[in-house]
Amino acid sequence: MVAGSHPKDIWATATRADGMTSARVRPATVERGARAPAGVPDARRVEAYRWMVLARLVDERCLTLQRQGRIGFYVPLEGQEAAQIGCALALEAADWIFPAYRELGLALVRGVPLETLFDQFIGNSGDVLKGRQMPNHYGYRDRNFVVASSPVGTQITQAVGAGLAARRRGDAIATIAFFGDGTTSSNDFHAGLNFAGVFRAPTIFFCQNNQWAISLPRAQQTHSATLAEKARAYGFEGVVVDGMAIDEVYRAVRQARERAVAGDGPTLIEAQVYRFGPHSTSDDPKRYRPAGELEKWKQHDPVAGFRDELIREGRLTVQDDEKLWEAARAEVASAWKTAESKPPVDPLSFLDDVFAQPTRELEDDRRRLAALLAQREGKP
Ligand SMILES: Cc1ncc(C[n+]2csc(CCOP(=O)(O)OP(=O)(O)O)c2C)c(N)n1
Repeated sequence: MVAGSHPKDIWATATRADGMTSARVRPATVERGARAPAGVPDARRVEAYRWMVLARLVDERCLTLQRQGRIGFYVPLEGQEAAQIGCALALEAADWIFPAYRELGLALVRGVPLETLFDQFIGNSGDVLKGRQMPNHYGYRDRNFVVASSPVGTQITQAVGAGLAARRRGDAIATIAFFGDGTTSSNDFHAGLNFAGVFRAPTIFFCQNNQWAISLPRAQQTHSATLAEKARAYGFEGVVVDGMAIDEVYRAVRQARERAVAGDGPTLIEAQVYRFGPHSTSDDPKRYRPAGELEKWKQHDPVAGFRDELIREGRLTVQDDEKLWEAARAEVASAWKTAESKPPVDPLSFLDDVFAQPTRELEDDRRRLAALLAQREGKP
């Protein structure tokens, strides 16, 4: 649905919000023109489901690992699997991803091995970021996946800049920025979308409206009827999609990508989802969520919904499904076991990569740190 094309419908729903919970705008049929792409292609439907299952199991495992003190921090995506996997499959490998901190589904589809992700969560010797980032703030240059942004919104302006740079180089790619409903109130959201509108950047703004910005509900975030309609003020298209329905997401992203690469400018996509888990492992949603809200949204569980669809389509049987979960569980367990068995990152390595040729001061620091570490370990 083009934002604002059915203002009456939108307002009817928006004013039903009870102040604390935001009503779900009945989404969205994305405009279907002659060249409108279909949903997730037949050949990739079971694969898409497998990624969703894997993401859910990583979430489950990581929440437990954090409670056990084996990793320091984790940001779950449960409830947002269809939005992320549908989006990831609609992109091309050359497109650059500028994530927030919740985009594990994108990293998986981009081909980042689970073990590599776990290495980063631990900060061990296998971590490509050498233990220098906060856990869960991963990035992979070889996958065109920029390091996660913790300050909300900074990735938006970066994605626009990278998009314009790509166009100047003649690369036919899109860049995509991920953020949540809360981030639409940030300065960077305004600066990024305005700039993108003025310069027709080949950038997709993918907002996962999961209804909460930590403890602040969507209804208190903005008086705009939808987040997507904000795009109109910047002179480009905004669409609302049901983020629990993978085909809707796929279609909208595919269309936005085509528009970006054709030089027709940016698109803002608002995928309406719900965060089933806590904001992060530092959060307890029981303190602010109204009773019954989670249960209501769980009736639209994107993983269960897509499984039922695949069974109806005859692509999956109940037995296949059980096997798929079992295999995915084994994959997660095995990747974790290997990652956990690796030695920690070498503390001296944090002085590497400062200058191409280390300065005398750096060498002195290295010697002093090595001596301190040896002392701590009781070596002479
Ligand atoms: C500039 C800045 N302000 C505040 C914070 C603290 N903070 C971390 S996450 C978050 C909420 C973001 O909510 P939203 O954009 O809806 O994304 P979600 O976490 O729900 O995916 C806030 C306020 C921050 N990280 N950066």
